[in-house]
Amino acid sequence: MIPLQQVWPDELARLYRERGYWRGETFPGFLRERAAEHPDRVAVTGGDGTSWTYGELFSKAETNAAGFLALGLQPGDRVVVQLGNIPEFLSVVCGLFVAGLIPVYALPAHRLTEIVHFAQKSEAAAYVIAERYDNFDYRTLAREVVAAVPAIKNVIVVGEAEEFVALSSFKANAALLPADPSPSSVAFLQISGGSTGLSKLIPRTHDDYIYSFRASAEICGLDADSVYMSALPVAHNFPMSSPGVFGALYAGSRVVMCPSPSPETAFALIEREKVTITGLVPPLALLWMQAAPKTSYDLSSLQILQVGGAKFMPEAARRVKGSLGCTLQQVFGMAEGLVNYTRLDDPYEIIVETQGRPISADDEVLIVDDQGNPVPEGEPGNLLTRGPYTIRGYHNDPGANSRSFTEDGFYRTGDVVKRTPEGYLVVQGRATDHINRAGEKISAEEIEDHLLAHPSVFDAAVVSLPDPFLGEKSCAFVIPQGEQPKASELKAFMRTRKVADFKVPDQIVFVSEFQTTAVGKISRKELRAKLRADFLEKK
Ligand code: J2J
Repeated sequence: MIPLQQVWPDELARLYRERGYWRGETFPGFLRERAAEHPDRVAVTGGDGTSWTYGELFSKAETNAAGFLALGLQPGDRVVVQLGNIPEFLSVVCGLFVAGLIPVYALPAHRLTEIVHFAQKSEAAAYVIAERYDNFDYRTLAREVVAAVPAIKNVIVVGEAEEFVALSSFKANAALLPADPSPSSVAFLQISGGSTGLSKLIPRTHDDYIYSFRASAEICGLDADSVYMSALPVAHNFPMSSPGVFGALYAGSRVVMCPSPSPETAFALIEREKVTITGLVPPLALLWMQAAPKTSYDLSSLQILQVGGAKFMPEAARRVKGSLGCTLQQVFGMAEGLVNYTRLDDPYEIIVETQGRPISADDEVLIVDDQGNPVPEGEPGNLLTRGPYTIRGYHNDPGANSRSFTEDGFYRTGDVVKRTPEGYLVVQGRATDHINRAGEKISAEEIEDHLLAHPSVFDAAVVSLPDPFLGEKSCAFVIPQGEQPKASELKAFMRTRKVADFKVPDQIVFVSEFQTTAVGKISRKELRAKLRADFLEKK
């Protein structure tokens, strides 16, 4: 098994400890502490009203830890977790932490292709699902996963397990529980947005991740009276850690798991649970702002609406206060590390016009041209970063590591930003070819590969097009071979490839050729840019 690691140079690790960022905390350690400090305070509430106290959450985590280990899993083994916004998400992943097992976070939208990739790349030994979520039966998917990846020896199911193992069958057994893991060890693998090809795996350590959500909770002013609602799928880094469910648990707040971000479901929960803070991607923020003036639900408890994952346009940002009556916080982050926030007491213009500034004084931010030279202050350039919670490399991916990191360990974010005189970042665009579809990052290359597998596709290039609601939508330019297929046929074909539904192209445009000869040999990236520009010009 390829060992998991995340290595900062000694002198930086020393500095991050000296400055108090890395405090030697671990997930099991802080969860145990909270359970001892306020055992009877509610930690998490589900959409159906199920509530567990901090004491109950930790005791469920310990039971689950023993259950996983009793199946024969060994500390260090990887476990793919595909659960939606239900309280069991927390009892399962906290159980894995207590057992020293390593969760690999998949989204509920992922299907066979993605799960097999995560399982193989992480060398996973088990897979945790819910019986159903969003009208999909995950046991059907699990059967295909097990057939494709024999190393997955156990499937654990929240709900009716059929031939698999029911989470509810796990029994407490303190004798099985190992000592807490080392704070500098990798706690879990997060999934990257995947700008080239399939998603990469992001190893995050206890030390670095706990720092990021502890500091985030402080920036967002979370305390025992706060109620944080996860409206986005909780496996995303944003609702998990910015400050997310873990920042909320760290601060002793209450977490609400919202099963759908639709205004109907979310507004009802905000009223019922007196939610004080939640985070959304821009398209959902637009929906909520549209629905709020007409709703009969009482949203007055909501103090902070965070918006991030994709650019929130200033005109939309200016409407938040009037329609939802709360403070806006812009969040520009990435699962690889660096997170920027507008601060709650920032001047209004900074809150609506910028994507915030880094969490840490020791987040190093470089803005450089394509040759790697710093651009003049205030000019747009490529954002490079390193710091106390930004990874130094992906798991098991030397190719991606040489592309995505500089020799001195800066992560190439792929984002084009400029910096204001006050040190705030404004996202201008990006240098990489992915589609940011309502916050879900889709790799152009990955979709092109799927389309090329169709017998009537000679070539395909996938680009992003502006969309008033989604921000960006995906458009595939396809050169047919033989008889031209229907667009609907290609979309249906994409679904047979067993990928997340958000990867099916929103639009398909058939062309007879890519006019590459006129410009000589051009790169894939230039081709995509040209197709996009020509198409938008013709419209
Ligand atoms: C423009 N682009 C943004 C923003 C992210 C907090 C918040 C978001 C994420 C996230 C996260 C943006 N304006 N406000 O992990 O902890 C785009 C950038 C970035 C990429 C990262 C968090 N906020 N983006 O979105 O790993 O292109 O993380 O590099 O999914 O989203 O995507 P992801």
